[in-house]
Amino acid sequence: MARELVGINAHPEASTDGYEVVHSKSEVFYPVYERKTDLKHQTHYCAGCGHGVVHKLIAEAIEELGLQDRTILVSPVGCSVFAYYYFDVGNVQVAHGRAPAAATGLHRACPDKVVIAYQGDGDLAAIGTAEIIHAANRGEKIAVFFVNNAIYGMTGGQMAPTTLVDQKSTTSPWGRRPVNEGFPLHMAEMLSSLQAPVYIERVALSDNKNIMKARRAVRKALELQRDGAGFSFVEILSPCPTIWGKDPVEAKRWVAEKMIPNFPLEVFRDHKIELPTNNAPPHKTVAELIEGKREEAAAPAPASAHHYRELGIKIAGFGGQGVLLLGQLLAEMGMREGLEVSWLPSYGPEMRSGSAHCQVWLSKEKIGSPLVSHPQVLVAMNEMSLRKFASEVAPGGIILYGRDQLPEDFTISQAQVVCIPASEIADRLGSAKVGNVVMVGALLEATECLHTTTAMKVLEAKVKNANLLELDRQALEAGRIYIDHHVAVGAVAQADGFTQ
Ligand SMILES: Cc1ncc(C[n+]2csc(CCOP(=O)(O)OP(=O)(O)O)c2C)c(N)n1
Repeated sequence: MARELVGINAHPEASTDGYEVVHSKSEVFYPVYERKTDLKHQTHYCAGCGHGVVHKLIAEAIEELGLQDRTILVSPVGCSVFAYYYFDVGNVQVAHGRAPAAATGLHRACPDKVVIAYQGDGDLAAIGTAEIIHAANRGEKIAVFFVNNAIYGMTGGQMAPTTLVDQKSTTSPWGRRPVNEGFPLHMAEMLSSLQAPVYIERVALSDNKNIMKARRAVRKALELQRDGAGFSFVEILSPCPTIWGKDPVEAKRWVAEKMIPNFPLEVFRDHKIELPTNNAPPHKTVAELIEGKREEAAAPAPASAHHYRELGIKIAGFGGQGVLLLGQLLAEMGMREGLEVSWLPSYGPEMRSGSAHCQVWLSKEKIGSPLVSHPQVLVAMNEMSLRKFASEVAPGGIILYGRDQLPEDFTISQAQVVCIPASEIADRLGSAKVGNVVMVGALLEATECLHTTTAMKVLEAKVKNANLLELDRQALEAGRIYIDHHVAVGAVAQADGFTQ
């Protein structure tokens, strides 16, 4: 008996006209979709939702092209967010609209991977407009699947940039009026005005014929990624029956009758472009860059250094005090000494004189999260930071306070506090700017966490002006000597919070 396989992992179901029809789902999907007990019988998607169909098309294409182990799928916010419950590939979930930016980083760091950004219209064409335009303009080697259902589905039907003229939504209850809300955005057309993209097509899930065309477009976009061809973009006009207030059949008809006339189905771009490469820097992966820095430095770690398994450091002060740079210096030093490092900045919109802080991990093992909730070392460059972060310091930790004395009413029991008049020392050296480098010197001497010669190597690589570099060298030394004279050597480094 002839046997027609519909999908893989087939389970025979019925026999018609000598053919055994077998239904199954792609192996690229997880065998079980995790859901709460009372929802186990259904997926996240409503009946007739286009996301389910697009998932199927993408999964089948990944499977047919043999890309499962090479694929990273980036799902942002919106109904797209659920994708990682379904696709058994590498999954990264990102903030609203940021998928093209995250996908850019992923592909640049892992150029052998096939990276997909899977986005809705609110996500891609509203909050994420900048990301998609610039990723397309740079010709990032990613595939973007843009599920355009002309509405914000997940949040209950607000107007999206692609909402049609006269279409009602909760935020355009009289229908979209161009005079007030502007015209719908045509993303495929907009992106096809750029030079770099290699493939842009708009397809629709209005009927089986168009779904087959969508299937081919999805496959083509992934083939181009497999071959490293460049930026590909498939816009998929997609039904959202629940929010449109239609049943699944009517919703498909609405795609055909209302959406397609407004968003014509077309291949807007299909050609390989040659980007000029004469001015391109030599390509290095992130791993190669880090390795290069380690080799370049080759600073031997002192015997006493790295007496910790991991060291969490928080540095806080005003913008303009060099707080973020101080953290970068430490992270770069750690990297040069062969440690795993992370640096996470946080600053207000003011940049200068607003509060700023950063969190640094130096670790012998891989770092799970860049957040440092209970630092062993707090560098507080001003009183506000001292008061704000002192209670977070781990028991046995140390606070390096960048003033000559503590505020009178300030007490702390779990950590040791060392006052360093950083700005006075910096002023005496001739520039208030190097107060942060004084604190680096103090920190290295007090904790013995990294080597001073490595600090100089990092500064030499960063500071090109010879006078400034000399000033930095003196500041580093001054911070070191201050601690040497005021605190018993090694007393801090041997405190409870530091040892392995
Ligand atoms: C930064 C941020 N802003 C707003 C939201 C609220 N929000 C969640 S989903 C969504 C709209 C998603 O619409 P769309 O991208 O069209 O996807 P759909 O759900 O229709 O597939 C919004 C505004 C959020 N989660 N995060």
